[in-house]
Amino acid sequence: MSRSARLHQKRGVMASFIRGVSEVLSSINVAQAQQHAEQYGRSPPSQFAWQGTWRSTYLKQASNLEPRVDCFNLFADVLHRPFFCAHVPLSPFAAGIPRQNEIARLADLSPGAFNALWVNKPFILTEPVKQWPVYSAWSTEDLLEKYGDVCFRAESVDWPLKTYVDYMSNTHDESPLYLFDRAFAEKMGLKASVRPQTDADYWPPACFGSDLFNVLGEQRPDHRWLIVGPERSGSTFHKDPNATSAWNAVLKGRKYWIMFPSSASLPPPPGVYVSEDQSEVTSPLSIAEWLLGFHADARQTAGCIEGICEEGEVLHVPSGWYHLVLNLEPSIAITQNFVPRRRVGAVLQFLRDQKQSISGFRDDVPDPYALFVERLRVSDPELLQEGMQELDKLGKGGKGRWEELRNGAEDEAAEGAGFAFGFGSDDEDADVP
Ligand SMILES: O=C(O)CCC(=O)C(=O)O
Ligand SMILES: [Fe+2]
Repeated sequence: MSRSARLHQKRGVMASFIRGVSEVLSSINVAQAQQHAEQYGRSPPSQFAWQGTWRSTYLKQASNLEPRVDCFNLFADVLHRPFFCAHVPLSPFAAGIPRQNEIARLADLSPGAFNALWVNKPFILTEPVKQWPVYSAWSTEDLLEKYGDVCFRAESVDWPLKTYVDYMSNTHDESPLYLFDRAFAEKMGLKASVRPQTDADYWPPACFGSDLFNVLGEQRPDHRWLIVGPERSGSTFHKDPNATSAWNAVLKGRKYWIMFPSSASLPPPPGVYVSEDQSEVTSPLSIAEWLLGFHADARQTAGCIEGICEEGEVLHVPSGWYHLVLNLEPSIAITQNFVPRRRVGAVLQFLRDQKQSISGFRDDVPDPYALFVERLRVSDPELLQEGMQELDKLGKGGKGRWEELRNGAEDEAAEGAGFAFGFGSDDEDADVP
């Protein structure tokens, strides 16, 4: 996902790059550095081979030549903190989830039940993904064999899968580069169907119903991604783009999720700071940094929902909910963003009132709000009317409804407004969700 809205901090690759570069600059002279910079200015550079650290990779040397520096008596936070964050065990943060925070776990849901009871609540479904052909067919080895030479986007670089797997199998980066590719289905020749079909590779769980952004056809914003990452990789706090909802299906590995509802009357999660117009967000640079500093408080905060999505399970991210995700094992997932019927008002509101935060639309869609309204008018005027009524209601009073949300009142709409990941073009240095 590239983020045209660019609303959260750069992470991962920049931190690694800066650390890599400063290490290297301290050990080779400037002329050499310039030569290397020319050589490595492109993505992927020719003959790129991951050597276990950014320094050894840069110097094209085997990782066993990496000097071991004894830092026993060296005290400096600036050196210690990234090292600590890169190595402190993270799985304990996913343990001991308080009962009241536990995410609901269901075998499956009907579209009627989703619509009536679950549109604004996170949950995990344990059954539907297990029917997908890609669930039984995919492992890192299988993917490597079939797609090893295919390039996928990992934040700011496009690497052949085999290069990324080399990297992810042997990295100690504090925020590992995260493979997050929006064109995976085309690149891998996958067929995604609307409902179970023998020649399809996967399909959205039936309970989510039809996706209202389908009315935008080719002009819909980016909406599906392949996600691959090592243990300790993941996504820092964000809301999904354009007030959409999402599902995230784990095909390999396990993911720890911590989530919070949002509304005009609620503060953002502990450790997350949002500017007045909600277009800027500041939070710790890495997942480890946030966990170390804020997880304990977050757990005690009203509204906190936590859970582990296991292999073969799918998690629902309601629109407007903040979430942070940590891979507890090397993981492969598919995520898809969608607009359920009950969220049409929230999406219209976002597209109308948060124009600076809209993302993922192609440049030839200058006014996504107008386009969405127009397409709904043609395809489903009744729904448009419902959406406009909801828009009106949301405009008048998103405030003071926290109690309803806590109590699970189903007509509460966690507001879609505010910062969200922005998904822009492939040319950009894409952040990950
Ligand atoms: O798998 C992840 O890292 C989470 C991705 C995400 O934020 C999402 O699916 O909305
Ligand atoms: Fe997300």
